[in-house]
Amino acid sequence: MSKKKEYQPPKVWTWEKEDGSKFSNINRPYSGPRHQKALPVGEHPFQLYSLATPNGQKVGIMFEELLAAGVKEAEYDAWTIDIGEGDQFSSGFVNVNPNSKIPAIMDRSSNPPVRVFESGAILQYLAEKFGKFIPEEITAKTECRNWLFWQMGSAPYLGGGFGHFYNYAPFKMEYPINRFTMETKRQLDVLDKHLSFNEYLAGDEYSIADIAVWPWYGGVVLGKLYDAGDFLQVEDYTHLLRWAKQIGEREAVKRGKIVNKAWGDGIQLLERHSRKDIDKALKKK
Ligand SMILES: N[C@@H](CCC(=O)N[C@@H](CS)C(=O)NCC(=O)O)C(=O)O
Repeated sequence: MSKKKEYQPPKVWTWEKEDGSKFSNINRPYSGPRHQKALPVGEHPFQLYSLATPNGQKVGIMFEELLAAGVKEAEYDAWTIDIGEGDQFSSGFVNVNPNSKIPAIMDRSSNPPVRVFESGAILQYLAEKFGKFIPEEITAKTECRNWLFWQMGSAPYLGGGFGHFYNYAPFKMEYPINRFTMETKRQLDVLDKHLSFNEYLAGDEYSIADIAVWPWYGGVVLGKLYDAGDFLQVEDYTHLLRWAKQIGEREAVKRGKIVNKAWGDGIQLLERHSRKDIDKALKKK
C-alpha cells in the first residue's frame, strides 16, 4: 500500500490478509466459530465474558454498582476473552454472542438461562431486572435510553473512526483523521453542552446512560484513550470533564473498570469470582 497512489476499488473486493493495522491478524470478512471450545462456568448466577476495553468496562462497572447498591443476586464470575488471541471466535463464545464481540453475559438464574450480548442490551437487561440505575418515571427513563442509544450509535465514530485512524492504522492519513476528528469534537461538544445544565446524562439521577458513556468519552477527556488530549483540546470541555471526574470517583467505577484487565503495566485482573479478587488487585496498586 502506498501513501500517495490513489486507491481504485476493483470491481469485486477481495480480502488482503494482513493490512498492517493493529487487529488485521484477527479480522475476517465472515462470521461464526473458528474453533471448538466451551466457555468456563463459575458458581454465580451471572457469567461475564469480557475484556476491560471501554465496551467491556461498562458491564464490570454495572455489576459492581449493583453489588454496591445491595443487590446480592447480581453476583458474577468474570472470565477474560482475549480478543487479540481470537477467543471471541470459539464455539462457546459464538453461542453467547453470534457477533463475536465482547462483552457478553449468561444469566443462569433464569430457567432456561438467558444470553445477552451488546453492551447496551446488557446494561438495560440488568437495570430492568433489578430495578436499578434506570429511572422509573417514563420521561426520565426515555431520556436515559436516549443517551444510552446515543452512545451505541456514536462511539463507533470515536473508536472505529477516530481511534483507528489516529492510533492503529498502519500510517497516518489526513482525510480520515480530519473526518473523524470533526465528528469526535462535535460529539464531545454535544455532551459538554448537555452536562452544562444536567448533573448526569439522564438528569438528576446517575444511570446506565452514564455507565455506557463514561468509559468512552470520560476516557478520552481524562486522557486514558488514544493519548489524544492535546490533539482534541479536551480541556475546553469543562462540563464534560467535571462529569468524567465525578463518575471516576465512584467506588464501584474504580472496581468495575479493572474487571478482565489483561494488559498494561498497572493493575491486571484476568478473572473475578468474588469481591476479594478486586480488593486484592486494588491493594497491589
Ligand atoms: N456494539 C458492541 C461493540 C462491541 C465491540 O466492538 N467489542 C470489541 C472490543 S471493544 C470486540 O470484541 N472486538 C473483537 C473483534 O472485533 O473481533 C457493544 O457495545 O457491545
